[in-house]
Amino acid sequence: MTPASPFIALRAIDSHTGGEPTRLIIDGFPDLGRGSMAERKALFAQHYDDWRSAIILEPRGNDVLVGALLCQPCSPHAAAGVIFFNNSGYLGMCGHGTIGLITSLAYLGHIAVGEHQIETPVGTVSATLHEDGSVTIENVPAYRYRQQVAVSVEGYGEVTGDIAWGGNWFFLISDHHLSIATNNIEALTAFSWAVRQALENAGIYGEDGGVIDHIELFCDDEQADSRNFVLCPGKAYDRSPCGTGTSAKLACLAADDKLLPGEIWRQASVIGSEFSGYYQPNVGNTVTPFIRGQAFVCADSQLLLDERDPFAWGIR
Ligand code: PYC
Repeated sequence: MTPASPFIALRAIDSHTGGEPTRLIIDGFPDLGRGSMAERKALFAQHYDDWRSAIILEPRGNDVLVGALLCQPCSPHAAAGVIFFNNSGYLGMCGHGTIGLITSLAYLGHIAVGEHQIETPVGTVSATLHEDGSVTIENVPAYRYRQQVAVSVEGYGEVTGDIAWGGNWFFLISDHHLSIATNNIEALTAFSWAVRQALENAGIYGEDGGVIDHIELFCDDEQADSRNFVLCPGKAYDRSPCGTGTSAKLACLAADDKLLPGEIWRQASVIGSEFSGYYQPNVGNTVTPFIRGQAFVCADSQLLLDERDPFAWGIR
């Protein structure tokens, strides 16, 4: 009799979108049933959170990585369902991750050039794979919830920013004195983290009571319309310009009458990668953001979880 294998195996397709990595799990994950992506996300978080840490955390992953679990969609018209997760928990939607997902599905031969519906925990988004390999996502509706909210930040004084939804909650700050450059990551991280904590301490949340767990700083850029630094919930910064963060920015620009519907906004990240975006106005105070970027597949591998390994489920 052959002994049972000590390994659990997961097939993972790794990609990066403007430098920000996405690890798409396409096989080997426990069945989460046939509920909506929001319901499956809740099941994932409740019963399988150790799988999140095994996939994302060291020694198999790292803090920058965003995980994407490929799911059978509910609708026969959708190409896929997806649940995004990271080093600290779960994301409602992820722009760079959706661009990575589409690129990985094309690499696998599951989809062709054209428009595809993707179900996420915060709604269905549409993504178009272009002939040149770039991807445009039509995100969930974005809106500015509150304008110029002041918060007192320990060690920094009063900081003012807008609160906006782009699929996650963002606090957007243009008025700061930090250089947005790769040689200033530590200072940017310390400031953004302090802002995030100050918002929670002051009881400032998103409209639905959600934690404002993405902090986004802006400055002028020589090539693009703006450069940003986005601090993600687990304290890692986004190497890409952040799809949901750019969506939140478009909502604020629209609310301020600073960008016309259909007008292109070029958003650079702190490492110089770029997304382009525009919006369509909706009835009410929301806009539909369209974000275009490009991802590249960088690994097609098997993650092995060895039951004899004390760190099989990640260094937590
Ligand atoms: O691109 O939306 C995004 C995103 C969220 C967190 C990291 N990237």
